[in-house]
Amino acid sequence: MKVKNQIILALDVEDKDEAYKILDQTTPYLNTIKIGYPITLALGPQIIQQIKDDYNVQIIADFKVADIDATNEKIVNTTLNWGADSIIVHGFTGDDSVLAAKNMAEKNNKEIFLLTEMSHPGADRFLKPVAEEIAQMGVDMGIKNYVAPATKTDRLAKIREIVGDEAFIISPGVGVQGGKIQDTLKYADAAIIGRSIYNSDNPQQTLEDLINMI
Ligand code: NUP
Repeated sequence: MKVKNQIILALDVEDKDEAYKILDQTTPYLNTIKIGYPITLALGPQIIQQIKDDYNVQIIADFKVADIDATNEKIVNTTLNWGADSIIVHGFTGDDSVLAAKNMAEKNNKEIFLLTEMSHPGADRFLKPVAEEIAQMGVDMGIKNYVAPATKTDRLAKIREIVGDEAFIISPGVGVQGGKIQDTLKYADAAIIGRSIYNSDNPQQTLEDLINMI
């Protein structure tokens, strides 16, 4: 995946006019938008293709897919059929669930991102102890794309070490959650940024400032 300016916008707004206002201001600098449950549940899955039709962007669906294999397969297929270019899948469910998601994405000529460890403090309790194993499972399965936290640079570095230089890592947690863009991009290929851009008084200026920091 090629991410323009190494920044992915997390478009977690629930109003279409607001979403389009932010996209108008940011898409001159960005080609990758992450949509998740907030916008999809508020506006319906049609919003994925609408955004793709109206802006020249690729869409990552952050649905953190975490079910049994048969259900993962359906979620991945339907999401990709709604127009998403890739989908984020949890790794903690194990290799059968992840493999079903991976195979279905490949059938659609698309890709999954494997979520290893999360960026929020609560993830230290259950996810951190298994994150390195999740990353290793991804490597063993031939997965190329990963999600790892910008808020915990030591953990991000460790996951980079496991998945290797050829893997593509996207990293959430820059800005409001406390991660720093320069530190994050030492180990990740792109930073996922939401609130510090879309809640800013001037999203375009904030984005320009972030790009200048890289
Ligand atoms: O570990 C994760 N942390 C995280 O924040 C995995 C994620 N997918 N996210 C998502 O990244 C989160 O749901 C939100 O869409 C985005 C970060 O947004 P913000 O904290 O920059 O507003």
